[in-house]
Amino acid sequence: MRILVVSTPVGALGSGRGGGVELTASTLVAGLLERGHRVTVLAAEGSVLPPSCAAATLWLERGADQPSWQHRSRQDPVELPVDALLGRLWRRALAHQAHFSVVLNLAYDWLPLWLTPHTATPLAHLVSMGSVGEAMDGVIAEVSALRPRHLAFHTATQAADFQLAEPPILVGNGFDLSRYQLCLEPEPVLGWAGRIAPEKGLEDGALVAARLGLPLRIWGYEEDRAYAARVAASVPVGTLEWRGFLPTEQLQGELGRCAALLNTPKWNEAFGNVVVEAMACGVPVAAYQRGGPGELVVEGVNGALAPPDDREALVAATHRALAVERQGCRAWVEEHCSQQAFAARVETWLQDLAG
Ligand code: HBI
Repeated sequence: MRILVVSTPVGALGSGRGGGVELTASTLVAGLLERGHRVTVLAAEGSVLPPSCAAATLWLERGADQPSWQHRSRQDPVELPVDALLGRLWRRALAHQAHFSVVLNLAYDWLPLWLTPHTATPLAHLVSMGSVGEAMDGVIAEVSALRPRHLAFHTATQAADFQLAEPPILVGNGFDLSRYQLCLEPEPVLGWAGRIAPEKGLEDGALVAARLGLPLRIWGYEEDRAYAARVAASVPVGTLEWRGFLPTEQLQGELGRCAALLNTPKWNEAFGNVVVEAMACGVPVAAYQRGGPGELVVEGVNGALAPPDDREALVAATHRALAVERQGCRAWVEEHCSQQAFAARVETWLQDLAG
């Protein structure tokens, strides 16, 4: 197929501002290229793709980033900034749709979803988050009623947030596992990775580390500086080691040396990329049983689970996770989350739409 992949308007690919959808985009493009499809990626100016996507065509658009839905209240209306990047992306996508078998949208935004029944070339959406606002809940429900097969989700927990006309199409997620090295000799440290923002619950990870007397290494884009300062003040000096936002190659090298990863989402995380990235390096995960991570962590196989927000239970789960066999974590990821398996699932979904 000739596939046009339209990226998030929240930031350039490779900047870290797009969050998990950046990693999903590059893995998906590389996986579809491997399967012989011709892929064009339409993204924000400044976007870069990894070498695995070199065969893709990259179209860039300028314009003002879309405000992230994660920072708006549930009743907020849809907002388009002046000179919106989102508008430019979709003007270009619609202008060129005839050259493609299918258009795949990765943006969690109202406009592309609203367009679904009105395009000549089938428009498919990989929904990248759970419910974060009424406006998006509404347009997802509307598209599900009009074109149910045009929506796909990462996990069942995520899809359950929405009012869908049919059982959801689930495609999981995928990772280029050749980029992750298995580490069998960890340091006595805990890890935490994700955007540094309240919905990620870093404060709970900090508390667990302090209780176990282990340092907590933290990787991620510092989105909310005040929040980071509050978390640092909540534990003894020296508990937290801030490592910043690292590209995958460096991140996986440092992540792999952790004895366990703590995952503490306060929202319905659609998937939880860092959970799988850690397991790919042999790192067991102690997580709240919430959202995607609640589906990905299998007690005793690749980590341990605690009831959401129960910090005492998370301390106990971390003890259990520390005893999990590290090779088993890698084996689980190879079976469920490889780039090849993910691309095959997406190909099946898109081919059905492309007819
Ligand atoms: N907000 N408006 C908007 N559009 C997106 O595509 C978007 C977002 N917030 C977060 C986000 N995408 C990604 O970080 C998640 O999809 C993973």
